[in-house]
Amino acid sequence: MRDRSFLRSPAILVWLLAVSACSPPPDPRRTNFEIKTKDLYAKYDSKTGRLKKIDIDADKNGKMDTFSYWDGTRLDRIEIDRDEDGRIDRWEHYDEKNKLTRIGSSNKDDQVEDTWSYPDAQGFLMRVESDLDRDGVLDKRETFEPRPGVPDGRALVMVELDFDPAGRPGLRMHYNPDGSFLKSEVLR
Ligand SMILES: [Ca+2]
Ligand SMILES: [Ca+2]
Ligand SMILES: [Ca+2]
Repeated sequence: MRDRSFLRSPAILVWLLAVSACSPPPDPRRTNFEIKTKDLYAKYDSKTGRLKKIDIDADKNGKMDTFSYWDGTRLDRIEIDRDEDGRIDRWEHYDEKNKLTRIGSSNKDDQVEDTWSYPDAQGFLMRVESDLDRDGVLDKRETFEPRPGVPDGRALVMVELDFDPAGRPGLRMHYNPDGSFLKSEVLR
């Protein structure tokens, strides 16, 4: 699905932003800084009154699956348990304008992020980075560019490997937009 825009379900984001805009919280003497409905749970900071967390049951099957972390109306991240097995498997990180900056996933499904996808300004896949041995140094970076003649298409044009601790790649492989190999570069 890497050819396609991966800005997932904007409806959920719109819904979350609408809920967050409802802060300050309802009367805390009655609600204890919480809002609870069948498919939504919102928690506010008891000192500042600022929104802290919204959990939702996005597919409305009775089980919470989408957990978002806030500071007032500023969204920090959304954690999603897509298969509802109790373990987070997708992390969406947002910037100060509540814009999606990267999506994390866990190769071992053990709730540790080790792969990150970055969107471009239009929401299409621009870059994938992974650190599968989880030593804090990237193992691989893949770069995507628009596919000529296919507005929604993205082609893998570069793979970088052999990163040093400063994050510099030692090897670069370049590909043509049709997928054929172009050239490799040894950088050290
Ligand atoms: Ca659910
Ligand atoms: Ca899961
Ligand atoms: Ca690594």
